[in-house]
Amino acid sequence: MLCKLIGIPLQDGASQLGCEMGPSALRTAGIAAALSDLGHEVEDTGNLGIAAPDQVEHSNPRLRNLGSIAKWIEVIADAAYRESAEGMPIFLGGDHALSAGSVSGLARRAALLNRPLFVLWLDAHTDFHTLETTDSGNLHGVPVAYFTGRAGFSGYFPPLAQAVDPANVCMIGIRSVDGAEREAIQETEITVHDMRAIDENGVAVLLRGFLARVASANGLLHVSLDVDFLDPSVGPAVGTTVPGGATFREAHLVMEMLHDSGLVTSLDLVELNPFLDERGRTATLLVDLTASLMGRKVLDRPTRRY
Ligand code: B3U
Ligand code: MN
Ligand code: MN
Repeated sequence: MLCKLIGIPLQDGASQLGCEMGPSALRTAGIAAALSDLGHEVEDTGNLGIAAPDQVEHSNPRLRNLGSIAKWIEVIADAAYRESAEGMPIFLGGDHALSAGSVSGLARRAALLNRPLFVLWLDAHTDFHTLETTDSGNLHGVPVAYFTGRAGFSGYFPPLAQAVDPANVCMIGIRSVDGAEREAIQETEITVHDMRAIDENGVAVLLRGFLARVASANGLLHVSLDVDFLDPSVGPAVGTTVPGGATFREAHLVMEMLHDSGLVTSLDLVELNPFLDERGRTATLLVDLTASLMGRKVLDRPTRRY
């Protein structure tokens, strides 16, 4: 597999500074070597960037960095569309606003291939705010609403070439949902597996059901991994820690099952804030999780078909 590393030093969508160092930390933790050790070809395309953003006004006075995020989305979507023609894009974030760009660019690619795009959203949060409903004003809280075509972005974010069907989005790890998101997401067909669902069923059962749907639809599968999916005890380097997250073992199991499925076509690694890390352990865990997703395993076992 040709892996295309795309660095996105974006932090304007988050409340705390530091995510702009994420791509550097992931490189320092050895992401390229981890992939090439598994036999993959790796091309590091460097970091994306934007020109100076315009000041954009909006009726929600809390919104932060709207002009900047709109520019980033355009640049990221173009790169996602372009790089996905040649290999598997791995987006090295950067805060989660980047997924508004990565997913919208990949949806455009999927439409060209005449295949549906599925999204696995591994996160403590649903990130389903619109520009109107966000209280914090932090735009890492809106990407899912944007790429599923929720109203309220036109004139501010770039027009979508292709929206993702909400029925093709599955969230796992959810444990922090704002009131406005809760009502809105329950009206959609998005599958939301909160931590209670993991505790009651086990993460493998939940994931298997989704993978079977992706396989039967011959879909492309994008995985968006927010550091706060993980429990803060194993992934402390994130500005929005929420207790009660996925364990080290659950996270690796998800990645190993994703690998065995053979369905994953792109990946976001987001919200890593190296300023908050402890001797690089979160960056190292993200690299190890990526390695599990790309084929590192303890023992060989028969591959499961979905
Ligand atoms: N829903 C809250 C918290 C949040 C969402 N995404 C992150 N934090 N990382 C908000 O600010 O929109
Ligand atoms: Mn997120
Ligand atoms: Mn989150």
